[in-house]
Amino acid sequence: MSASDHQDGFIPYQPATYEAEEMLARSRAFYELMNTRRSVRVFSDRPVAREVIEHAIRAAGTAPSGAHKQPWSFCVVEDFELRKEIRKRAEQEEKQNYDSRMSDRWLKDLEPLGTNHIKPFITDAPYLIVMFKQAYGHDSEGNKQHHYYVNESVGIAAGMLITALHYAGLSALTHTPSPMNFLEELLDRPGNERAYLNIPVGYPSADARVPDLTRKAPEDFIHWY
Ligand code: IYR
Repeated sequence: MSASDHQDGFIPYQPATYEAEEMLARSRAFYELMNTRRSVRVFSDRPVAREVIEHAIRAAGTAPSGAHKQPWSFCVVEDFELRKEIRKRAEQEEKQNYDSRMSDRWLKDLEPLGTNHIKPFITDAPYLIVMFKQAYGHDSEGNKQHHYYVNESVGIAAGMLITALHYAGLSALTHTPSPMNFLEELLDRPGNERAYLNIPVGYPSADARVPDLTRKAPEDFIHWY
């Protein structure tokens, strides 16, 4: 890289250089890998190396974001007492959801997933990653900094996180207790952060089963123009 490459704030980009055939094979293999991902709700307490979680989160942190503001925080909860407290608070909210806040149609739509207000995955899986979105940020002088397309940015990072975890051979669940503001309080997050997703991560329990679901056929969701 020469000095002149730097002058306008841009640097050269070195893209991958696969031949067409290799590209095709890689794209197929990656789709096939992703097609084996399932949301898992029953976890083993088998330990997982911290570094694996750290790498997956760092992969998520490479997500594109509005004006490159990277409006996210990832809290990894290992502490069992804290996970027990999070589970208690999540179950209190979910009990009200299932008992009275969710519509009959919603409950019916969830029947195939077999969910209810009891959330053992929060305490069974070795890690609970709580993703926060940052409604705004701060510059180096502490002034408020605008964030853009926050939901889109954090949603992309979440997708990349569950992809990285699956690639590593772990299972995860994208869990959204509602309301989830108790997480801001329990994890003592700063005022600009709002809880976005709860992601228990680990190995599935030995007898784990998942709903017998099918995915949409490509022609039902891919439209070429
Ligand atoms: N948050 C509740 C309910 C729930 C809602 C949807 I939409 C799901 O896809 C799954 C569950 C719960 O976690 O049980």
